[in-house]
Amino acid sequence: MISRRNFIGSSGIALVSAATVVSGRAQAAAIPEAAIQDSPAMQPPLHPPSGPDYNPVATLNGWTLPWRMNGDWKEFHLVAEPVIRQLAPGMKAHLWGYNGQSPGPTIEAVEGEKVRIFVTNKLPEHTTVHWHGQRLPNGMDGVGGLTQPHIEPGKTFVYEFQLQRPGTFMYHPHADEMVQMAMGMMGFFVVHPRDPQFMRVDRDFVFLMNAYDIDPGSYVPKVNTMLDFNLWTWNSRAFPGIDHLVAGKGERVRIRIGNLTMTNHPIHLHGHEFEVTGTDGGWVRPEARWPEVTVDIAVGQMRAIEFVADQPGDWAFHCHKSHHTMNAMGHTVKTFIGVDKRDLAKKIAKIVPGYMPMGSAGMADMGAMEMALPDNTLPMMTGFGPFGPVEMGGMFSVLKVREGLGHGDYADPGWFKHPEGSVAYEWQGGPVAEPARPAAQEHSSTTPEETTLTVRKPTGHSGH
Ligand SMILES: [Cu+2]
Repeated sequence: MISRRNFIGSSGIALVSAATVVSGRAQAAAIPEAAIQDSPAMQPPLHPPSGPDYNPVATLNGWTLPWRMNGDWKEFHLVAEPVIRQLAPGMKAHLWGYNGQSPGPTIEAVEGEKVRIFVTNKLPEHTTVHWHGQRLPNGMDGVGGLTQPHIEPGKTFVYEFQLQRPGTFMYHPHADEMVQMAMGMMGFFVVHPRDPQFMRVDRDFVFLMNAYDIDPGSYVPKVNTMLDFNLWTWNSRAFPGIDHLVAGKGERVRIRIGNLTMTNHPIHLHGHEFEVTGTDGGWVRPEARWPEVTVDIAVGQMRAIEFVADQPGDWAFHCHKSHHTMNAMGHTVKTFIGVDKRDLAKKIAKIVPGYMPMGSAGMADMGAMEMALPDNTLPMMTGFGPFGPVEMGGMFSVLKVREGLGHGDYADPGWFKHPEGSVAYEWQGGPVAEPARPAAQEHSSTTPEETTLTVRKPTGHSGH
């Protein structure tokens, strides 16, 4: 629920219209009350109640920051503060974010508009906000120490600039950046074109990629981790907590993806080809585009992809680094594929009652297993589809293309109903003959005389 309080209250508007905005400096008394969001569910796209028209974006598991007009300035209020974010059902993280959530709300405005963004710091340390990709006066760029003094705890700073070009931007601190971004401080800033027909799409999804290193059973990310993260998230959500992307058959769909993790992510869409139509530097000219089904998004980059959703179905949409479609796991777990552990398991069970051998035939069993986990921990592989366990985690979602969806209908349509005869099926035509193979080679088989067993106490994870 959005708590607008006096945000668009009549008294507030009267107060504001009385203020003269000549110098561009806002009156302290005229700060708009900050809207706060306490739900991790996707809020309906926010159609502009005033100003020029545009097709609003849909923020996965997120929301758009309400604003008010003050003369010809569009005013927003961001509050940097500690938040509790549900990463997926079963796990909450203690993060830093904006206005009740991490990531912060999406800011939307229109090319040519003047924006005034109040930033209140309710963190225990100083911060700033950098407007990644925006052309603006140097002193509005938000680099602490370089272009402005830091915003100390309890203080509010004002950023004012005119939006020079349409496109997709990000915002994040440029102060104690490693800590503040590892804690989840980031958000999207979408500038719509002045002409609503320019690059028009039917659905326009946005999300940021972020990553956390949170030990199983704990709540606060380890902020010094450089690469070994164990939770790979979209808008601070992990599969199966990430919203599905719903589209009507034949609709033109744009997905804008920003990467504020510490590594690149090759994002892969099933069942469709797409083109990269935009980067954080602007729109890509049509003659400069080429077809893709995977786009690698480097650190600090944004890629907007577009396609016509013409194939009904439930299409996987995910990072192609297979470790990024898993939740917390231990890399110290040994590989046991091909190892017969039946004897070993008996020996271990004498020392460790309830010991369960794992991994001799792969790890797929874990996708369906109900294992005891520490509190506040997501299973490594989880999620169920209509045919069984999906065995995923992290950066994985589903593009659901359906016929006959109403414009702007983002409600989950349920699982796809496959047309008769269009699902892979089991061969029922009798025994399958062994394929003819080249003459078998001698295997040098060694059987160890005895098994030495060392039991170690589990030690956290070593990450990805
Ligand atoms: Cu990835």
